[in-house]
Amino acid sequence: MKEAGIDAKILELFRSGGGFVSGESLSRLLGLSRTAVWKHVKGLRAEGYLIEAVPAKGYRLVSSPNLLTPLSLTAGLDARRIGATVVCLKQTESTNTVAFKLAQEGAAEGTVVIADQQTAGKGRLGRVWLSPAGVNLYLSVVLRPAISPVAACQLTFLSVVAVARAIESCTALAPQIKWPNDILIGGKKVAGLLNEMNAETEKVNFVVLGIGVNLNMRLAQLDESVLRHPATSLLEAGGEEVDRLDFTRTLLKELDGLYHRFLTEGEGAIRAEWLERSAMRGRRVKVNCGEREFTGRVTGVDTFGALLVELTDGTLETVLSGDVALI
Ligand code: BT5
Repeated sequence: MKEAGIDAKILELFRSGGGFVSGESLSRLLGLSRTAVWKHVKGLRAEGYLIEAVPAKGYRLVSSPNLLTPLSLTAGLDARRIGATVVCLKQTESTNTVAFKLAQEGAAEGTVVIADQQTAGKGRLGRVWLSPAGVNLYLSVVLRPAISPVAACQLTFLSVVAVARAIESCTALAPQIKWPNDILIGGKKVAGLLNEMNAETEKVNFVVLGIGVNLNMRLAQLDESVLRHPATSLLEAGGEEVDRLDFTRTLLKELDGLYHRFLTEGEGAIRAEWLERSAMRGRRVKVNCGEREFTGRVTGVDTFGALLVELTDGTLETVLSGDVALI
């Protein structure tokens, strides 16, 4: 086992044991000497874990640091794929750019890149994603699904649903999905997603899922002149700070579970959940496709993520990309 793997295992044993875990059982379960176990405990303390050591009783985890570190994010997560490797950066241009580069260099499926701050966070179509330091979540995941490039847009369903579920599980707020990739609370944007792909004609080499969630940001931290629509954060909307570590772990778990489901069962169930949570289902909308604008009623999304809009004369439009606003 690698050194970091041992630390993660120790934290997992502490968490599952609840109370004290004896040095003897730790060394037996890890196959290490008591001295080696002690060295690891010292190392974890240096990283901010508060670990009590009582003679004849053993060790007890009192508290964990609230920092986004590979160890704090992955200990006890039981990731099947997503989160097997986590890279945490203090500051970077864009986690998507870093993850894309890592993927080109051969990074394994499930590699996650997280940054405390982005200096050139990317939105869709060359737009910016404002990414102030220390308050939000900026995360990218490398996936290597054996699917065709046209099917890759189905992965958007997955990240949108995962973010909505994580918001519900960590707050009392009710997130709503806005096609194609926004998550809103009370009509204001709280999260955005940007998937980027590297593919050949028939096959996807890799996809980078980029996820930005406004957690504890105050609106004053955003340059409002950049915003095309009203924005919010979980703190602004719910009035309470969100535990960043807890939120990120929850999100990674949801992503991992949904991606497993996507690979084993296909996108059907995830798309159905997407639709159920959609703010647009059955609503009248105005669609702007760049060259053309029209209004109609949303009837659903197709298997490739295109929005289905019924015009007043009954014709069905399939919207692959564009901006859609509720009327
Ligand atoms: C998106 O684009 O919503 C995709 C955002 C993806 C961000 C993540 S963060 C991790 C990863 N690394 C990256 O570099 N990107 C991804 P779009 O639908 O085009 O929305 C962009 C628009 O949202 C901007 O033009 C602004 O109007 C608005 N906006 C920018 N920053 C925002 C923020 N922090 N909160 C809410 N709205 C914002």
